[in-house]
Amino acid sequence: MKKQLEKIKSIADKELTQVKSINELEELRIKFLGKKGQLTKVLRGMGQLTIEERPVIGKLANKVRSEIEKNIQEQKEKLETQIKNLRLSKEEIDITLPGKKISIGNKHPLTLVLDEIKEIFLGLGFSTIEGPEVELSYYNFDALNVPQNHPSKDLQDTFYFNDELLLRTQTSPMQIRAMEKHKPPIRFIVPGKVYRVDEIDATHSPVFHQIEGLLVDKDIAMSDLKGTLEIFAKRLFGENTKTRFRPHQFYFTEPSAEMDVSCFVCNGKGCRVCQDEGWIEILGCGMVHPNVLEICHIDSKVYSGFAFGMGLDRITMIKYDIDDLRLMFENDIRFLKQF
Ligand code: 2NM
Repeated sequence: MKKQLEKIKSIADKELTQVKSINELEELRIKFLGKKGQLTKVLRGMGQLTIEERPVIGKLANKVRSEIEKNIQEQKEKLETQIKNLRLSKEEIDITLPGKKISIGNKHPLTLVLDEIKEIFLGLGFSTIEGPEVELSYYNFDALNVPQNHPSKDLQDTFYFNDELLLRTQTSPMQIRAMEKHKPPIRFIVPGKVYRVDEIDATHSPVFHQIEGLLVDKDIAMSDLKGTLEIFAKRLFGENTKTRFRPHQFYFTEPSAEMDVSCFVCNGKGCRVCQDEGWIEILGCGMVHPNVLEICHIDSKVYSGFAFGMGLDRITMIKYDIDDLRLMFENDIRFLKQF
């Protein structure tokens, strides 16, 4: 029996050196060490041994088993390294090949103009705040001094969720929230999406973008409004830009005005961009109505302020000579790539 075990060991050692794959190695393991393997067969004959022989042979059998196991493991590791080296030697990487081109996107024209406008007002001491697009009717109309029966409150003009909740039609509700929360001096601009019931065409959309500004402090006069907006117009459209204020009417401001800028294309002579007017209307503005200040618990005898609002879409179309509003919402990459 001792001889049989030694023979198994030497055959196993010899066959091991000829093994060429992991599969063959597994076959070999089963052949020698498996349940029906050669070693097991020999051990089955242990019963015929004398009591004295059994532990000796048992010990030897265990030694043979563990040695074969150890050799198989070593051979397995050797084979694995060989296979890996072979694969690596075949694998060639051509580091001279040009890489895959990553196409880098660019900012949407609305974002470009918004960034520019934010930057201008930041330089004038205004911070930017944003607010909810779903608003209370109270903040959108009532707190802004809009009369109870005003047509803009109509279902035909405003998207309502219910009597109290709507999609904001301007960003001014956020300025009411800001005035409720902060004591003057207040200097904010509020950019954002606003919603009005409208048919879509080249100049109308039910969703568009507004930027509104608000300044409240002691001793604020119409001259502060004019000076601030004149600097803004010059920074946005060029230092030669002139401004013109025409009287207008808003409920939340008194007096109110619309501001035109001299056409930055023709310098006021008249051209396609200004439709031969020489002037382009860009915003509405005015001195914050005392009622609005009082609603926000700001003493209108101590404080005054000015506010303004402009359409970002319109200004972007003027600046980049875009003739159809729809292009800004369709996000056709051929359009966007031009900016
Ligand atoms: C405009 C024109 C004029 C405006 C007023 C206010 C507030 F909250 F202070 F009352 N915010 N924005 C305002 C004033 C907006 O948009 C054409």
